[in-house]
Amino acid sequence: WLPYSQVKQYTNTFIFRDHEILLGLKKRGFGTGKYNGFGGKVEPGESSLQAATRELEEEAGIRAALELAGVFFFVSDKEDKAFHIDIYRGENFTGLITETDEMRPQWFSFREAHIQTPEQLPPIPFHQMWETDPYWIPLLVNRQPFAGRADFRTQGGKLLPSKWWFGTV
Ligand code: 6OG
Repeated sequence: WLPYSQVKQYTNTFIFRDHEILLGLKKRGFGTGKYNGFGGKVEPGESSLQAATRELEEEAGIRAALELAGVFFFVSDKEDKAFHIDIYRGENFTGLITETDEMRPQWFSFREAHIQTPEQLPPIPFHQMWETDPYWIPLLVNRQPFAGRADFRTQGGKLLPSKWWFGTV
C-alpha cells in the first residue's frame, strides 16, 4: 500500500437551459466515448473557477458565469495520484456552441418522460457516462450542493467504481 502523495485538480462544467443539460461526447483523452461536462486540469497559477471558464471556452466555444455545484474526490488503483473534481454549473452562456477536437456538444432533456413536448430531446445517456454519474447528476440537476467520493478499480480493462458515496451538503 502506498499513500497518495498528490492530488490532481480537475474541473467539470455543465450548462443548463430550460429542462436541458449540455453534455459533450469526449473524442480523445481520459473518458473517450463517454458523455460528460466540459473540463480538464487546473493549470499551475490558475484558480479552479478560472480553469473551468477556460476549459468551457476551449472545449465548447462558449462563456458563462459559473457557480460551484459540487465536489467529487476519487482514487484509482492504477494511479498513484488522487483526483479532486470541482463541478460547476452555468446558464446564460454567450457565444456559439461549437464542436471541437475534444468534444461534440449535444443537448439532453431531463424533463420527466411523461411530459411530452413537440421536439423531445433524448434523455441523459447514463449508459454512456461514468458509472458514478447517476449518483450525483440528479443532485446537480436539482441544484442541491453535493460532495462525494469513490474508489475506482480496473476490472477487465475497465475503470469501475468499487466503493462510492455521494451526499448533499
Ligand atoms: P482531460 O484531462 O481529458 O479532462 N472526469 C470525470 N468526470 C466524471 N463525470 N466522472 C469521473 O469519474 C471523472 N473523472 C474525470 C474531469 C478529464 C475530464 O474528465 C472529468 C475532466 O473534465 C471517474 O482534459
